[in-house]
Amino acid sequence: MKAFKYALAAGVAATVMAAVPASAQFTERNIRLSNGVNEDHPNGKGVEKFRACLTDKSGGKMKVQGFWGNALGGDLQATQALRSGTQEMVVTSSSPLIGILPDLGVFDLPFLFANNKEADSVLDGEFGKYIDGKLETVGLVNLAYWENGFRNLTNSRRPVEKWEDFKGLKVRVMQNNVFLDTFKNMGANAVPMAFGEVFTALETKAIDGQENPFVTIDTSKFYEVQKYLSVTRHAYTPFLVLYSKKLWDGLSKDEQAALRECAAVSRDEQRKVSRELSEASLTKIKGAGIVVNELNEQEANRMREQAKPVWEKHAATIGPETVKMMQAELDKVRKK
Ligand code: TK8
Repeated sequence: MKAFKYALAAGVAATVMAAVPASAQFTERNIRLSNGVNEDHPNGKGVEKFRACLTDKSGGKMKVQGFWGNALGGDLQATQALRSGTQEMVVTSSSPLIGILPDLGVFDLPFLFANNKEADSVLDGEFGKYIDGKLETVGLVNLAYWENGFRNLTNSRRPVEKWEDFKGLKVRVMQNNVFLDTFKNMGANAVPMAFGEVFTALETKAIDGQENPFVTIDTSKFYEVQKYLSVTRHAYTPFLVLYSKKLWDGLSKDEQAALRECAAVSRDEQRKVSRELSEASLTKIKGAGIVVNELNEQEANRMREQAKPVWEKHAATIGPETVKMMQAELDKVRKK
């Protein structure tokens, strides 16, 4: 029986190896990939696909070790570890990284994308590549844009149906000035905070609310400590799938190609799961007793108007050229 098992294992190994060309250069590697979200978030499925794809392409040499729920530190801390070459990968929101690359602030501009199609076209097209180029200059190789999703407001005080309802609400925002000003502009008391601290801050009522996509409100269990959800869709901030440039430069061409291909394959999977789970998450949140309200057309427009000065104020810091380019890309997508 034992011999049979060995023979079987060897057979499987031989099949896997056969798919990899003999000339290909792969070294045994352990790739540590960290996430702020939990494993049942769509990123879990994305990482699973990424891992399977890399196993296949490298004949099992490149291994991916996933870390969840900020186990290797928050978004910013993990990204700095990549820059210094002590960690391979992180899936992080772009928003907390504007201190490293101000241009990323373009994704934080309120009401930038209207729907998934606009986001996908801009991120997977020329504009996404332009940002990738800038990320390389600060020590980060972006392999793909995954979906975080359209962000919505939750709080424990009252339904938010118009921008005036924000008044006095203590809302956690990401560590990002565009978000800080967007929420201040609505009249909220905006508190910048790392993601890992949000649940406890909500639970202890140190803050009243926070804003994130449905899938995060679900998988990070914010619905347990919140009462109201307003479908504001005020921002779509992407996830960056980053590799340490320092470590990247030590990889073979084959390894680099495998990483890029697998990041693209898993991006499609991650987005698909994200969009499917989004609906399921909303149903679950409602079922847990959260009061959900949509914004009517008129109030949504008023909120958009209210957010406009934030664009004007931040264009200079983000970089006028970057903002202009984004607008041109969006015009192209909208004409299609
Ligand atoms: C996870 C974060 C998070 C983000 C936030 O690491 O901080 O609110 O949306 O999901 O990147």
